[in-house]
Amino acid sequence: MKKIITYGTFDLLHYGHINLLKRAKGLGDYLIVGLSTDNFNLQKGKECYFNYEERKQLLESIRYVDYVIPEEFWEQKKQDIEKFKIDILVMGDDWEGKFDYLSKYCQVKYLSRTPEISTSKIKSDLKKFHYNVSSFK
Ligand code: C2G
Repeated sequence: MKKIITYGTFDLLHYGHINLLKRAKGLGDYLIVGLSTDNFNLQKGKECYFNYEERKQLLESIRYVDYVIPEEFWEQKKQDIEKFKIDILVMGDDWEGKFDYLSKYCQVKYLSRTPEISTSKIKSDLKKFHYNVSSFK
């Protein structure tokens, strides 16, 4: 059984996340997602719309995702790879090169991001929309 792991915040889940998870799963048989906890997101400087439990519930409903674990700190990847006997660590290519140090424990693959969508774009587009609507009142 080929085991894959990936990590992320996955806030305001969108099709860019799904594209990544689908391709990651396509590389093996079992996909684990290390989901950033609310605390870890603060360390990453990210303010989430959905909390950890809500983001976890969304991820667990995705057909490509087999198991969700909390991501609490940057350095846990090595122990996760050993604990779950991971074959491939997969990340979007905005992380290109950042996790190459883990290639002594498992294969590391960076997949292309879906360029036109992001959680921050959703937030800023909604802000603009709200502003335009409220300025018509
Ligand atoms: N992603 C993507 N296309 C997008 C947006 C995101 O392929 N349009 C990918 C990212 O490259 C990442 C995953 O989806 O691999 C999750 O993205 P984020 O939730 O933004 O995760 P991030 O903040 O990058 O956290 O330790 C690693 C970090 O936890 C990664």
